Amino acid sequence: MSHQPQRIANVSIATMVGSGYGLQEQAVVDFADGVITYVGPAATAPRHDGEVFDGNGGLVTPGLIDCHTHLVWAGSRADEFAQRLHGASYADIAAAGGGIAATVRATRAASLDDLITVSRPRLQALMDEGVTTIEIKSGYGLSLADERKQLAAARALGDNAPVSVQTTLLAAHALPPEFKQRADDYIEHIVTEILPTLAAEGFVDAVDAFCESVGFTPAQTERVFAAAQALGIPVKLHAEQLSNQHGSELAARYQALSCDHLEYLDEAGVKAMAASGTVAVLLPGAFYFLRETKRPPMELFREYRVPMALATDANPGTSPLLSLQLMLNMGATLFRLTPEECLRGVTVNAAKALGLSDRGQVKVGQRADLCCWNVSDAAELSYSFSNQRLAACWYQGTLRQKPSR
Ligand code: DI6
Ligand code: FE
Repeated sequence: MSHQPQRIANVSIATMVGSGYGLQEQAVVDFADGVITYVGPAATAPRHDGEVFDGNGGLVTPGLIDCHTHLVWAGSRADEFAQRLHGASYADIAAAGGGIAATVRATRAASLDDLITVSRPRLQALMDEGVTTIEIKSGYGLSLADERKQLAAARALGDNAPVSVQTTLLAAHALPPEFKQRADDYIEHIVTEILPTLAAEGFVDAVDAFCESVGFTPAQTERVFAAAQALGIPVKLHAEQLSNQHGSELAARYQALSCDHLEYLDEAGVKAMAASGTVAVLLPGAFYFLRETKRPPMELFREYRVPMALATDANPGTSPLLSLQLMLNMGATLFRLTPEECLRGVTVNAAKALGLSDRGQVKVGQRADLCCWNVSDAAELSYSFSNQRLAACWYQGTLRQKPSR
């Protein structure tokens, strides 16, 4: 963290405070000790003696937040991609022992160091596009030792790079082979062993589950949530991705931070999420890759004022991509989110989906996680989908990257 007072001048700022972009034009942002100290018109800015970064008429946004990833895994699923192009479905492949199970085998076989080594460039790719906070889930270990290894890899990645990593335990992602036909026993193992142990070791910022016909039932999900709640750990849920299991209503009863995917969510589920303040995390990469045609109920989210976030869902099975910037574009093209909604989805609403109130907006007192973009119109951030326009990025007040202009 840089202690020197710093200023970004000659910019517009999408503060994300209030509605829309919360745009401030001809503005400056000051920060010191990793925290924002002034945001507003250049004309009325306080006297400043430290460094000044000339934003060159560009746009400052909060550092981007990828609030749903499965970034740490080993192996590849390109073979399954080929099978799908020969007609097999995601469910067919899962039933034949492929899918998540294939990644579990590869991840179990990898060492902690292997996992860190293969995952680091993935994290770097996201950082290169302005990500300053990322959530990483387990769920490819499915045993105490292997879930720990995945979360330890995630923590190590965050400890050794200028990025903040939030870890989520997703032990209830799939049934490990040693518990075949014994899903309830595996849930028992999660709630009595895996969760309490890894929580005590400090590896669990949140708990997630895959509530789905090919995953776990609502009753099984609820047992995991009850155990998390008893430990004071917030929950989130992979819900209504492939069918409506009413997982979102269940999650809302546990004040879930977020429900994620949500293509098959109905109005009752939206109302329940609105009442509990649960964020809808939309994952257009998985929607695209699975060639899903049913869109999440964005109109209902708007009507009931459910905050919408956007994330990569980076994973080898259903969303093999590493670009939050592409998600901004797909949020608009595939889900018809407005550019303002897209940017809110990777800043203020993504922070909310992680239960973090110290970031996601450009305002006094927030962490100085900031991006400066070479764009004059904020809509360009979702309009273009393969064009790097990041001029500079600060993590907790320290200039982290300054790609060439
Ligand atoms: N939903 C998903 O899209 C990913 N997990 C989940 O619960 C898929 C994970 C994989 O196929 O490896
Ligand atoms: Fe996911």
